Amino acid sequence: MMKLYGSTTSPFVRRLRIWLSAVEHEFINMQIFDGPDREQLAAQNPAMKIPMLDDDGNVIFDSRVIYRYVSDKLKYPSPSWDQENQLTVIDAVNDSLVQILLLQRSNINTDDDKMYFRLQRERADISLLYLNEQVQQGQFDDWHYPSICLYCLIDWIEFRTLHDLSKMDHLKAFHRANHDRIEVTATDPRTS
Ligand SMILES: N[C@@H](CCC(=O)N[C@@H](CS)C(=O)NCC(=O)O)C(=O)O
Repeated sequence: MMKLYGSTTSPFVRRLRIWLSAVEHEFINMQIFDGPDREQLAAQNPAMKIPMLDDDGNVIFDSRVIYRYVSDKLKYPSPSWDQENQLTVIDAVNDSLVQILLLQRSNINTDDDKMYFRLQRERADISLLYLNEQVQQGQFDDWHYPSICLYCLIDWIEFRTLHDLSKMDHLKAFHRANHDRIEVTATDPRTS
């Protein structure tokens, strides 16, 4: 059986848990920042990030590659190039805000007027406005993998209060519209 290694709070992990909700797999919750789980992660994945998939000894790193691996295995169609770009934009915001969160946890004031913080904030702002428009155009009306990734990003931003979404009405409406899905509530980082 496929084993998905991750944490309940990571948006990169949650997207796969939701996407795989109808596919038999085991979820292994890790504490990646210290202790024996970190040693296990280092032993299996030199990139030292989650998610990580173990499919009968085939160990695959990175959510995007795991998505490709499972799609290939289950003969799911490939995303369109527009969807690939949407995933890249979603991942860019996710990566920037993971950096901001890790800096905050390192007691660094990320509101300081510093180039590094400004670049992350500008990327998040411009990317989220772009995604807000894409939602308005109907690109995320279906519950496909890019929609799942967008939902996990928006919900995590709200959970960790990482960015101001007050002007992003379509993103907020998209969040509300998908909030009560069973696989969404089952993977809520606040309760799981
Ligand atoms: N590109 C990777 C990003 C994964 C990622 O950044 N995961 C975070 C958790 S949300 C992580 O493991 N961070 C550990 C670290 O940065 O040291 C993916 O799509 O899987």
